[in-house]
Amino acid sequence: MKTKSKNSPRRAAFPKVGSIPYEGPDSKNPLAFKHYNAGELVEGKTMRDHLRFSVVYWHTFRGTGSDPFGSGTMLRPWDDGSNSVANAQNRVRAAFEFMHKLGAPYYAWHDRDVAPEGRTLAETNRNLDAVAKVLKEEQQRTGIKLLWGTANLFSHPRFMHGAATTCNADVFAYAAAQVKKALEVTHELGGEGYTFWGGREGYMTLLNTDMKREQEHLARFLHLAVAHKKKIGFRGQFYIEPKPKEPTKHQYDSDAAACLNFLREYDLLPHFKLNVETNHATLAGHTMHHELEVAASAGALGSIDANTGDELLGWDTDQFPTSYYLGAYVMLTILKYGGFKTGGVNFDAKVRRESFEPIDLFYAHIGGMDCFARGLKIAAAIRKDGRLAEFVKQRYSSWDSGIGARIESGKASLKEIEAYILAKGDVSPNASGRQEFLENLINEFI
Ligand code: XUL
Ligand code: CO
Repeated sequence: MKTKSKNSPRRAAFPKVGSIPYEGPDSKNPLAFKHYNAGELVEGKTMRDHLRFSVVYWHTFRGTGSDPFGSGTMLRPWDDGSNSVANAQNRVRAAFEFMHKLGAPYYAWHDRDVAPEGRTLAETNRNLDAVAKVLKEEQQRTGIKLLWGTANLFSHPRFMHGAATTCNADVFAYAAAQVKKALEVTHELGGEGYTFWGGREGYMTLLNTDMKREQEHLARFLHLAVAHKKKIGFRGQFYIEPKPKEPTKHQYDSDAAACLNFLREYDLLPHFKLNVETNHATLAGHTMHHELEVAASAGALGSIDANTGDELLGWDTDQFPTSYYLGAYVMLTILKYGGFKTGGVNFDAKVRRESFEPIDLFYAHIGGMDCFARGLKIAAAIRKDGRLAEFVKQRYSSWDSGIGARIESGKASLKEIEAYILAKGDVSPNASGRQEFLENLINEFI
């Protein structure tokens, strides 16, 4: 196939957009940040380093806007619509132009987002290598880094029964071989992490499912990946991404607590942290704040997939986050636990089907970045103010001395505890939880 000569200039994908500047809260420029000021210090660290924003390749560069009722709508002038390697390479250049102009320091991909599937795994791997070469060039040209890579083990029909949890050993083997390659490419590109999202690792009906065997296979799969990680010297962080349903009716990695339990049961916890996604949390019947606290309090807070669902729709709508409450609650937990180490704020979000113009990609990401930047500033202000933390500290102060301290330290026996209460006769009334007072307090900062 004829490709353009190396020296012929590429037509810009976003010719009318320059680098997105920070213009401050009073700006009316839709192509400027109102809150995200990359170099500004918050709690002694730049916003860039706190937030570690990342653009996802799958929605932003492969999303077509199709839904179960209609075909794609997205206008992507840089994409010739073909499944060729040359088109995939050209798309990489458009993607890096976008991310560079946006000022996002990171990005994330699935193997099959960036390069086309071939007729055999060997051909597919060659395609991936050919595109990875351009990814590497563009990373070096722009300084943009790979937050994490992952393998798509759910789109192709071969994965209809799952990948690691399939009933078919050959499909397990195919998926394992695919992960081996995706890990190696992630390593080659200097990726800071690698994510396992169990796209079809679950079941549609228990009538045909050996749940115990499937879960053991999933653990085996992850142990194989841990071993290969060590073998190739990849030092990035492994993540599990909880999601309760969709595409399957029940996914094994259903929420943060289920993931932690699974990782502990199969001796995988030292090797994994969690990648927590807002819309997955809400599908699980939790808030994002809850899921983050569950992960972080177990020492397993890794990264976040930043998006949001729709209050009225019960599926994974993957919308861009714009709520300052969400941004503030997320950043309160992130700051409380010392910030991201390897992870970041990864926009696993897609523009709406009706937002089909390339410029909408900028509006969406600028809004999401401003939402988290504002959330970071709100969280830092709440922490500086100190009233919220002081309230919580006071609420538990009966544990700091006396019988509380003896129970916490494991020194008190049931006999001692009984004697203590018998001597007191009864307990004095509790203090108010003051929820409304605290909600008002938060509103002072929003
Ligand atoms: C699906 C989802 C995935 C993972 C990566 O709901 O969130 O895109 O983040 O496989
Ligand atoms: Co995700």
